[in-house]
Amino acid sequence: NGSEKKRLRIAIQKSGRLTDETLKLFKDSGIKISSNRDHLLAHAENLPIDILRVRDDDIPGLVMDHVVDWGIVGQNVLEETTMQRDLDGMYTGFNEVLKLNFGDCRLSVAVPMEEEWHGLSDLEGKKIATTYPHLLRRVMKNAGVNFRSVLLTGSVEVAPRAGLADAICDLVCTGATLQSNGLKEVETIYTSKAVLIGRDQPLFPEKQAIADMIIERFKGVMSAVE
Ligand code: PRT
Ligand code: ZN
Repeated sequence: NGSEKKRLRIAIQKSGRLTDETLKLFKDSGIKISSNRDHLLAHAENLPIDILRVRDDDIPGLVMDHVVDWGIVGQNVLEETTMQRDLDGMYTGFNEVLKLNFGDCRLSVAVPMEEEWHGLSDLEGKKIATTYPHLLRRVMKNAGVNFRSVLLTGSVEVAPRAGLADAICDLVCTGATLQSNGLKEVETIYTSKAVLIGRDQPLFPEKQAIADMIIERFKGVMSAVE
């Protein structure tokens, strides 16, 4: 239909660690979004832009399935989803449009504080709790270490204390969460930030013109805070 040719559709995290800074970037770039947070779909008041509010985990797939034009997501989720979709035989094409200046974190291995640490080979045959099994497996494979992953989508940091795993592989920002759970960060396996990604198909010319304008605005906003 006509609106698909003209309105740029962007998927963003509905509610979470990327939401406030994403909305601030839009606001600072002059994109005014109607404020009802409960609606899945929101429209910019002053530009031909539609905003889809979803779980961050769904954003790479929405772009790769060509359901939205753009998405804003952490590289950690993007990379993990890409590996999962590859295994599932699903399409994984996308373009990285712009690296953003928020969402910085790292995916690290952590073990109980009191444990000695010599390297990843200490984890041979051990159980590691994580939300990112593919990123972890890639690193462990390169290191030649066999392990068992315990998939948890939340509360990963309590797994060792609960006796569910020997170690964890989880996102870290300040390290306070690890510390308060008696864990120490021993190995960073991936560093991440938020990125703007786009579908790997040419946009209709009218949409491309909007997209180009927004990219310039985003760049301007980010360089102003540097
Ligand atoms: O509901 P939805 O699925 O959309 O959200 P979510 O719960 O899966 O994700 P969310 O909102 O927690 O994080 C979204 C994205 O923010 C992540 O995928 C990362 O790209 C990025 N990010 C940046 C972080 C952090 N910093 C971070 N600190 N994601 C998670 N954390 C966690 C960390 O694992 C720890 O448990 O925050 C906790 C506090 O961290 P410390 O080290 O500062 O104590
Ligand atoms: Zn999520």
